[in-house]
Amino acid sequence: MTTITSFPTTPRPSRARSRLTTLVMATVLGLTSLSATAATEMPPFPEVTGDVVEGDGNDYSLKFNIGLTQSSAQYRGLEYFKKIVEQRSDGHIQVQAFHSAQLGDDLQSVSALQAGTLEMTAPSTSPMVSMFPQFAVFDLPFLFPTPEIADKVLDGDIGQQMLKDASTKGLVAIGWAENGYRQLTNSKQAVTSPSDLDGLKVRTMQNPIHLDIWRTLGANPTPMSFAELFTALEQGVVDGQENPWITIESSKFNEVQQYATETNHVYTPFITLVSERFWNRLPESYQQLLREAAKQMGDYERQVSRTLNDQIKQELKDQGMQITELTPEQIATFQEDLAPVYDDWRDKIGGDLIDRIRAESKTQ
Ligand code: TK8
Repeated sequence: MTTITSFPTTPRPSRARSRLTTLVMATVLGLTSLSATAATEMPPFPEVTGDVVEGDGNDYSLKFNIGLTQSSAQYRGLEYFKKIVEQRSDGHIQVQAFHSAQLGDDLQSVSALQAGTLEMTAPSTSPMVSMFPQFAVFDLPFLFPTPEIADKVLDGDIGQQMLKDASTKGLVAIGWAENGYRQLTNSKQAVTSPSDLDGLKVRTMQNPIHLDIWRTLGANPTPMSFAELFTALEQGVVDGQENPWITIESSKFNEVQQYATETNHVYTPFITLVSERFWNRLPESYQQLLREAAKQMGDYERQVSRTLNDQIKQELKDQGMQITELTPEQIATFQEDLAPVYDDWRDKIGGDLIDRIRAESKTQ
């Protein structure tokens, strides 16, 4: 899949118009191969393996809605999921893929699953902590030092138990995928230490630990749905936000955010969810197929997100974003300032769970 990245032209009258202008210019000038407009090459889909799965003779159609755009690793993963499911059900399950919150943002999609009006979605775990408090562990700053440790936790006993525990309230949780390590962007100034954050209006996910993190660092955080974020940044309702590099680029936040800091402060998983109403209509063989496809989607999506991470950071720089890479000492300042967040949340989340995750990090 290819994307056309935009020219660093300013100011931008409106998002829709600037996209159109970019497209027209790129087409007219034939510039899609120049580095400033480099196409992001996605790693190829792995071959679909496994036999065709026998169902019950019925045909099924499932709508799968995600929050990120068509040029995200998340959508690329969803396309792979569709390929696996359609191929291995011999066309008896049709997957309709929706991106950019077309059928609702993370929380709206989860409600739609519960109501039975949407079949699948894959939100960040963070806005779901009001339903599943144990997910708050993923919001603790600097908990996962490497992506491999996140994999070990999510694919191991802890993550598998969490999927079981989240299979309630009208939902069936069938897999993990990756949103990734979050980076801070803003429109005001380069940020190298917490003191640069004084009063900065930062959008956070709808999650109390994230609010606490940015408040503790001295910023002025506002929780908001991801679907409203571009406009809020564009209109200056907020000055900054934080998301992985690939999300920053695929959502074109760099068009309205001049500065970024590589903070890697939180690793966010995506959780793959199915509507229980839909799930209960499926024969067991198809339920198993969805589980296998969700696992393969998650593995592939992690590969896409990790392969592209550094490349996309470079593309953002090439497009004029000023990116600050922190020294270990500068990172330590953020970590020290955030120690109280750990202390405040430890008991609420469960100290045992935190200790078990930390122990996984040590055995790596
Ligand atoms: C997309 C969201 C997004 C998340 C956020 O639906 O809200 O900032 O990082 O990726 O899940």
